[in-house]
Amino acid sequence: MRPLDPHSKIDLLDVLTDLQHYRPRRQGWHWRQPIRQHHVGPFVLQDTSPDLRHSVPLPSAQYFGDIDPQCDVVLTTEIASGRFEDDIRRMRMAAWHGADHIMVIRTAGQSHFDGLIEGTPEGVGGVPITRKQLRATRKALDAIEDEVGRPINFHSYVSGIAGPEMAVLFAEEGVNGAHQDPQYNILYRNINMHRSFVDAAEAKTIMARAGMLQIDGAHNANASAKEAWKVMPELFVQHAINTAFSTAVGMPKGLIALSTVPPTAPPAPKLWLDLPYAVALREIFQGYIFRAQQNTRYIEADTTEATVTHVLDTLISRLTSADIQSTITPDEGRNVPWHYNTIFGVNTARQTLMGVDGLRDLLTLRSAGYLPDKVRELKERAVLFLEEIVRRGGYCAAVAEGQFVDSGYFPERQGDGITREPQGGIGAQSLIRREPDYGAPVCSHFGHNSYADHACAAYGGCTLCDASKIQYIDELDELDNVHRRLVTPLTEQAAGLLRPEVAWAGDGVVCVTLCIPAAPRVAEAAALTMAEKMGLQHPEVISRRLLHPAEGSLFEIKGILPDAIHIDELVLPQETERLPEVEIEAYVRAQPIHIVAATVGEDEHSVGMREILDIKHGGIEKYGFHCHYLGTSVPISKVLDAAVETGARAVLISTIITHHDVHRIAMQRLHDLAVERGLRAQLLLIAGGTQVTHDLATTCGMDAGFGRGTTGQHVAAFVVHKLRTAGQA
Ligand code: Z98
Repeated sequence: MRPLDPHSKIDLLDVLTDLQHYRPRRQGWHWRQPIRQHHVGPFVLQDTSPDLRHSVPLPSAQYFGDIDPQCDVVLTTEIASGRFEDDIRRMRMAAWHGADHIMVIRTAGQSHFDGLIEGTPEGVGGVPITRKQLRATRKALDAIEDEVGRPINFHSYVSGIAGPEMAVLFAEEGVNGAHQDPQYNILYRNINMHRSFVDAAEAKTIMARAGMLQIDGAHNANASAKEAWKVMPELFVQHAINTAFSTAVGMPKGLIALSTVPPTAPPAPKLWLDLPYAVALREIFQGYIFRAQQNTRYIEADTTEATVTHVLDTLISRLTSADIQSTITPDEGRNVPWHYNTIFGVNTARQTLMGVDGLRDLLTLRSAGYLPDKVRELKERAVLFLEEIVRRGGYCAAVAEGQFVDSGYFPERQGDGITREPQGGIGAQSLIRREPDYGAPVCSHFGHNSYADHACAAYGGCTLCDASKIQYIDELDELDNVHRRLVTPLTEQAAGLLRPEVAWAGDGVVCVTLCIPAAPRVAEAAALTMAEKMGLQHPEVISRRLLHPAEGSLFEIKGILPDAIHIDELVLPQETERLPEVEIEAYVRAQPIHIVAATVGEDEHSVGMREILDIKHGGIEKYGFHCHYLGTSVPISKVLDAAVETGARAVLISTIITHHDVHRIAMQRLHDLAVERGLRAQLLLIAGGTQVTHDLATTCGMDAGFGRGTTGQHVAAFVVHKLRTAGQA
């Protein structure tokens, strides 16, 4: 595949070309290389790993020289568009934001398929995992990891009725990690329990051979329990069953990850409940891998609330430990995992981890008092839980009697646990005891086999030993395949058409925020009607937040914008010329150029303007401009008086407050008054402020407007460019 150009979209047709000959270039999991005492920009950071070649830094990085330090733990994102070709574009964006563990959610129901599927049908709630989908995705990820400069772990699910087949497929196609836990099959997919454990032994053997990292399914009890903090004793036991089973099958500890979620969310006393649990878990399962998942049990439609919980979850990871910090999406509670929200999820973890960098050098957890007492209590409850399983006659009997996911805080019982019949479930009666002369000529086959260790030697290699034996099957469905799905997006792209998108390429989905000053019922109906008036099709409320029962509510509404935009018809803002610093200085030093500057109106903000002017902050004074700073809340007329007195060539006004549109009014007034006094032609009028854009400023009569992220060099370059062209004219 051709290397990716950071300024061009990924070429999906290139990804799809010659897939039958693609082979993954490595197997197994990749960890980041930790760097302690890492000098990054003006800072020395403690818990980092190598920087990326290409990335999108956190927004505040602009104040620190655009640094983008990378934390030392692997960051997960979950991708679930339903079309793998769209997943790939999402993965590229996520990788630029620091994700190096990409989990692809399977389409609904695939864990009930007793076999593999081929082609690339469209999925619901995720993508169908197929050889072609895996191959295309891994191939694209090779290019993406080269672009960002860090290996990316690709991950999906090996649980389900076809678990062993999935494991072979994943090993063949270079998948780096997978969820595998027989308890998940039993409790959540009602797959026969005996079959699930036999399949798990086979699947885990294959995963271990391929060096795949395994994530267990204990967190599902967390997500499905009525009161998630009460299920804690059981979670230890679920982890224990899967880890013990995995090591018994031959998986190394370093490939066995416990999937753990801090169980609660505010207003529950989160740290009080979740921290002892996290500590106890790390103490019991030393030497295993910890995959810390964000809490999803208590995510509502409010993304800000979900983000705060996620920050606290990540703090708990740092106070204890996590090898993988998993992120889902702050909008999981709305069932619309939009790709920009999954990226927000990654950024929440990344921002928090950088913010608490060095935490373990600053704090230690108390070794006496509530914390260790609670840790001990949790462990005792877990041991009692395990003893009860043994008393009942083992795991199968315990599940049959509803011991798991009961909403009581063990040993308390509510009698509402999940029950499964040992002889029932999907795939029941499908186990056949192996005969003494049983033989299967395949490698990495668990259990008794009359073939010798290298079972495939007899016929010259199985697909795990000789990849040329893998049968690649292309699309099977004439109607539901990637080439057909790509026709519209690629045709529109070639024609220069643009639509907004959220779930799929150019799906037209947009989200608008409306604050309606009425009681909730009226407000909601009004918000939907207003969205319709905006021309949105199929408007739907995806989030509602009460501000006050009578005064108002806030709604986020999704809808479809029916129209496409033609890129050729867009009027693009002119690119401002970035003159080199030496050129600016040479021009300014050669002649005295006076500039008058002020924050105008009734605005007391001074920092932004000072940053543009002041030499200490790298502002325009350093080029030799004579700056006359008049202060804050300065009337427009005074600004012009000063311009006349000093013989200024340019006036800079800063206007931060936007209430009542005062920023527009101030700009317009400056222009009008300058015209009235006959000064307009001799003065460059420039406005700045957080909500000021060049377009807005010019429509209000300014020569230029500068918004967020402006530095002195931008302003100086503009002034010099204008004066130079005026001089030449
Ligand atoms: C996660 N957000 O862990 P289906 N096996 C195990 C699982 O935990 C899951 C599946 C399979 C969570 C996702 N977990 C929830 C052990 C799912 C998925 O049947 O294809 O949905 O299997 O990242």
